[in-house]
Amino acid sequence: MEYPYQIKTFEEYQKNYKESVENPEKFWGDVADNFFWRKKWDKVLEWNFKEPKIEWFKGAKLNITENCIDRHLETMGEKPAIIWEPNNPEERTRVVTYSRLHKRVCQFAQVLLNNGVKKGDRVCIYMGMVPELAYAVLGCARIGAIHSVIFGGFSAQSIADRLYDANAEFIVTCDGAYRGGKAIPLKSIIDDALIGNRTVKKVIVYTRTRTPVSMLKGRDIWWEDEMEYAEAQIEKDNVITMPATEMDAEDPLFILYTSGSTGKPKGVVHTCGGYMVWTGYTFVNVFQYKPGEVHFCTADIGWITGHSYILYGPLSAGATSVMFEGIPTYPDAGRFWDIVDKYKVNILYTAPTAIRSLMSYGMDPLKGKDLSSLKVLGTVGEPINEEAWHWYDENIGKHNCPVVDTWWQTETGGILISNLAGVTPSKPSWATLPMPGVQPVLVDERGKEITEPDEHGLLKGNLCIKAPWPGILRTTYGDHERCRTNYFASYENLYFTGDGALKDKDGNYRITGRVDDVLNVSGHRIGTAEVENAINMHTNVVESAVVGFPHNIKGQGIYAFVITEKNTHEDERAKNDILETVARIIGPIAKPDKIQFVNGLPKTRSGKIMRRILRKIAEGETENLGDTTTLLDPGIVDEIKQNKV
Ligand code: 6R9
Repeated sequence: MEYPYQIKTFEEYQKNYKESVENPEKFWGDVADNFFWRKKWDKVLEWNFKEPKIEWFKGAKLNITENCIDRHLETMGEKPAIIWEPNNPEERTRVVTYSRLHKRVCQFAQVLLNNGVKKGDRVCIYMGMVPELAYAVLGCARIGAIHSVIFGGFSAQSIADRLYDANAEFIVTCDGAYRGGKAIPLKSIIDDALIGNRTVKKVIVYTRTRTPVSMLKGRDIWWEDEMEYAEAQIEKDNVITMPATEMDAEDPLFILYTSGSTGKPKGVVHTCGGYMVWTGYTFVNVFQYKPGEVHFCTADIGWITGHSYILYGPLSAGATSVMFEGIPTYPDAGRFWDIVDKYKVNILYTAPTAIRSLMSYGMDPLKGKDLSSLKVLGTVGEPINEEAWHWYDENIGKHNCPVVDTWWQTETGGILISNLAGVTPSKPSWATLPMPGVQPVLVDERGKEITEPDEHGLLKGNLCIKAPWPGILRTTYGDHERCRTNYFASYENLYFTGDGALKDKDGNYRITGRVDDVLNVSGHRIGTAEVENAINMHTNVVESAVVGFPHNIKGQGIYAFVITEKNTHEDERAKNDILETVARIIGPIAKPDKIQFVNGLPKTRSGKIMRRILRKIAEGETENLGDTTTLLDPGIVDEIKQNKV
């Protein structure tokens, strides 16, 4: 496969960037011509950020699975699409060729049809990292069902909230999932999530761990039985005949829930045409993928990174994508390097939190591992500190592999700011330059563009984007107004990212982190309000305030200040009970690292919690708390300071 839109030189980048901004319709129309459309668009782009209403490739018809699978069959049918590495290295690996992927996706699509799933229906997927998860996701896309993948670390309550919000009628899950030394009982968590649920009609269960599960008559069915039945339906004389459903470019492809600064997680909606073009385009350009190379993205498909850079981006480019079931430290901290060695991985894409964690094991886990196949290293999910960047560059890349620091979000569908490997320059801990089509702007609190550099010659402000790129979110499921207020109402005619950034004189961007009440713990987005709500549900808790603090490995840790009814302050048990409550309400990933019992919280006279002060205390910066005179009870600050944990 060729990628005529792959940028090869810095000059070409500059030329492409200019064209994409001056004439986006021409530029993206040309890029999109390299994908397979049943019918081409009537208009490349129509948009306004007011409502917002964003339409790319209007009137075009396609099915993303024909782009990710069918169009590769003739020339690459026997090439590996997915190489699956199990949690346990002793277990057999699985190589899924494009033709095998085609068959399995069609088979599962037929299973969905057999069970009454129709175009536009929401299918919730709660599975471990097994190839069947890819079949489930792509099977939905093949018939136009909207998938909503939920990460295995979320609790029954979180799943129940998402099922309700998406009004989902179908679930695909596993009996259990292996992760390191643990087996997570996914089906049993689903059963809990379904207590009281009246909308879910069918639960399809794939067998992975052989954990005993309860199977409810009429509702719960086995993946294996269904697949066997569907096989005869889709295959005649060794030919697969399952057609893909024709989708409008702007039909929803999936919903993915993500945390914001207020309330419950929002269902970010991506559509078929624009998302396909954006993930395919950015994959090929940022990582400079060449046909035949092996790409290993270590994310979980429960997050956007897995959607875009394990599945849709690589597969649309006909790439070989490694899918890893386990964790970086099991059975030991050399696991990633074993995988790189075993499959001769060319591109490794991981998160700063994983790099920092592996750094802490020293050089031993790298001994005897041949990493010479590596060509490109990537990071995503949170700001990467310079120390981790250099460790990655030196010990993994041996100074021979460009490191791409890719900044983007669930809402952006794919990478927005990043260097292009070996094509545009890198700068440690800077995401560097915007992708073609991306027009960043830094603004102050009132939305005025920052034009005056600070004392270091840098512009500093809140990061917004001026115009749509094909992969931008279209709405938040079931609540368009929420999409508008969250992303398009802070500043007129701008998409607000929620991140702060610096810009240097060469136009490079450095993302400094969230400026809203969203935490980034090990690259996972968690809203402080969500954690507070969960803590407040615990009996005896009167009120709580949650802030982030710098954490060596996780990037940010969660610090909770909690007021209880009775004086249980010394009680370790109370802390553990609160942790258990949070794990139940949200999931283990949201458990606070530190809990401090307090008698009061610093509040303004109007009753607003002064998080700024709590953040400083949590960061250990107790000397320089700034102005506390507007507080209702300034004395409370001293007390909190003295009892810091
Ligand atoms: C893809 C993904 C989005 C938030 C984003 C920002 C942070 C992501 C980053 C980065 C600095 C990078 N973030 N990549 N910060 N440098 N290269 O992670 O999506 O889970 O929605 O998180 O992650 O704060 O706003 P998501």
